[in-house]
Amino acid sequence: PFIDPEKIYGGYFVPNDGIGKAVRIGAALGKKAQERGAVFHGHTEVLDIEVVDAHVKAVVTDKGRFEADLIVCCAGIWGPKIGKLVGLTLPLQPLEHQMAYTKPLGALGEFKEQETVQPILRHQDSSMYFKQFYDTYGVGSYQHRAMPVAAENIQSLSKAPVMPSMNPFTPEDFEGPWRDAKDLLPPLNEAEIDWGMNGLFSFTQDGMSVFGESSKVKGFWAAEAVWVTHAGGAGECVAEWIMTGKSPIDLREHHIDRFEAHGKSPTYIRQRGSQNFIEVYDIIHPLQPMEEPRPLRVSPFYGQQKELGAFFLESSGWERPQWYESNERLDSGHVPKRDEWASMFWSPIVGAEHRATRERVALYDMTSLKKVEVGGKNAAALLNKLTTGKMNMRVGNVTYTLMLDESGGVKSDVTVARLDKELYQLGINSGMDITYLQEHAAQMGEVHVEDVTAKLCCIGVWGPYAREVVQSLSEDDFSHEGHGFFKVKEAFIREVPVRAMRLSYVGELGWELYTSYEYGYRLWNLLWEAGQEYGVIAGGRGAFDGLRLEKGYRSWGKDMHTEHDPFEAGLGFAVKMDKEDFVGKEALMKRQEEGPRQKLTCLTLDDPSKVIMSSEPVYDGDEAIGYVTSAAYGYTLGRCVAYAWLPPETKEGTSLEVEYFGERYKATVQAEPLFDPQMKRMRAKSVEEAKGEEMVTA
Ligand code: THG
Repeated sequence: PFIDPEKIYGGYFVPNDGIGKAVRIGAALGKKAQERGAVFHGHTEVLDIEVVDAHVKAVVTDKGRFEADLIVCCAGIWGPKIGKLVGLTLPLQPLEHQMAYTKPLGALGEFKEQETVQPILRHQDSSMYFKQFYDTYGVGSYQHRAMPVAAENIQSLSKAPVMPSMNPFTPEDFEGPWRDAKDLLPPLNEAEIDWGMNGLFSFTQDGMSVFGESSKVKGFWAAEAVWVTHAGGAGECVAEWIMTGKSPIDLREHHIDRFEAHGKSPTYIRQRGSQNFIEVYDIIHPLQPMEEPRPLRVSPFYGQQKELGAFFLESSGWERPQWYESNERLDSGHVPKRDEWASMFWSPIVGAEHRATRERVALYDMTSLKKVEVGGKNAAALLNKLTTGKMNMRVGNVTYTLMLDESGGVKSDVTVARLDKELYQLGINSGMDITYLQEHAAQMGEVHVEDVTAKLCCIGVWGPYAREVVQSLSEDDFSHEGHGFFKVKEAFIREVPVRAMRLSYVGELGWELYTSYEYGYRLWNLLWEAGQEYGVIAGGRGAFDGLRLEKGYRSWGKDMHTEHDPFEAGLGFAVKMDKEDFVGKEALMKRQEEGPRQKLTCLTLDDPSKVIMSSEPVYDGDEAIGYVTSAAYGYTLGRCVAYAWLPPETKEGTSLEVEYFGERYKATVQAEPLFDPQMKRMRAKSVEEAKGEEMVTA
């Protein structure tokens, strides 16, 4: 009610908004827990955690020792300190955040007895929020500089003037926000600030929480970097995860095992945590990369990529070309104009790279793809247990398979190449995959799992002329007979030893060529020079995404995860139900009987000039029936392609709508894949076959 209407363009009112007081919620939940037997020890400091044989044993406090085989670390800003007691880095950063209260305001006289009547107000543009508290106003600000505090330097309970999580108010940081507050809410002009605090809370490098059991210290669980806004949900999810082995919603983005090696460094934790504080009220473009620290990880092709004018985005610390400015010379054909938002981190060159890949040949840097080697006597046994595929395949075979959780949810989709009787190479999706494989390997024995991501670089050589380029550099046989589809072999590209896998995420003839890091530079140069005759280009991630969507290839974590079973995700073909027991099989048999709850569905936008980004709602009339997981313009198709989770009964040909920035775009449900459903291109024996027109006109 205090807003100066001249100052705003509009607002968004949430009638069921409410206020939750952390201490009261905690007390209420605590009371319920006590009624069911839980015991709380207030004012008790954790001094140590005993670990025996990599398993928690007891918590030592200033009031005594408590035996425990399971400990949940929900120590908030103290989390890093508790983690250290068991030798773990819990990568979160406490930061100060300012909150001040005014003295009583005449304009609020009527609310002297009513704690909070006015709606909570958030002002995204000035990174502030406001709440009426009796006849005063509480004003919170994220406008100020980042003020990180090391967990070690948090005041002790005995020395803290109010409480350890409250640092002294720094009024100089509140001057700008206070001006903005008075500007937006004129009655505050007669107000004085009574008191304020710099309150501490947790930020992480990616804005998500830290949940899960440590793979290094069994029985040590984290439920960290949780704010009161999502505390209830976090508690429920972690509790269910502990009790049943699975959270009711997928927690991949919050998983304790998701961090890269650099993500555990104090400087990275502080720098990224601070940046996330600064951006907390900002609207971040889905493709916006971190700015610092960069470049952090580079493939051996980085120099060549820079020379070609690569526009780099960043993923897991890796510099990844999104497109190459040097490809501006190429004909991009028809590329629809984009609005301001959709044209950020985008270039029409993406269309040219897409076409050149389909028509000629392109080099894609696949180095950032996570890879592990699984070796040892029990390698086949381990993979047979953990995947849906048959791992007793011949040496030299590659298979596309899934890892499921016990309830049949998709934990990952992986490629498995049998390099030798007791050696496999896997292309995987996440750090969680690595710890999962390693844990089961340790249990089984006689099998080891090694992360070889940074040992091997990889170039995807894809397109109708891929064979001409590769064969021209090798005396090994890259003909269809010599190297069939989904086969792996060791070969030489001139003098460079490569592991060649004939598969392609972009749906074209070609190979993933792996070599050790130091040969990468040479490998790129050889392919680049030999490719000139065939019009080779370097392709970026922008084109990559559109190509894979035309071909219908899912991206784990975006399109599907543990909330979906393989049949729902359209990946039933990768599940060999006739094979011996594997994790998730039993649950899957039941799931098969019960039928799909939802279906990952291919849509195209009817208007060829429209583009969406992903995450948009999908409507059938007035009803929102699902949402888009991935979307990209299909430059071969000449339309935007989207995948969406929709009700299982949704039929091909159905006309739906996708909402984008308040507008409704007409979309049609399509049979998939849209591109080359017969797999003629990838299985091609010749250039002619590889160039076959295989577009299904949608
Ligand atoms: N390359 C490698 N490993 C990977 C990926 C990759 N692992 C993770 C992720 N990407 C896995 N995703 C896919 C998706 C589809 C295919 C390969 C990896 C694919 N599918 C064929 C198909 O469905 O048409 C499978 C054909 C078959 O099973 O014979 O090629 O990019 N190394």
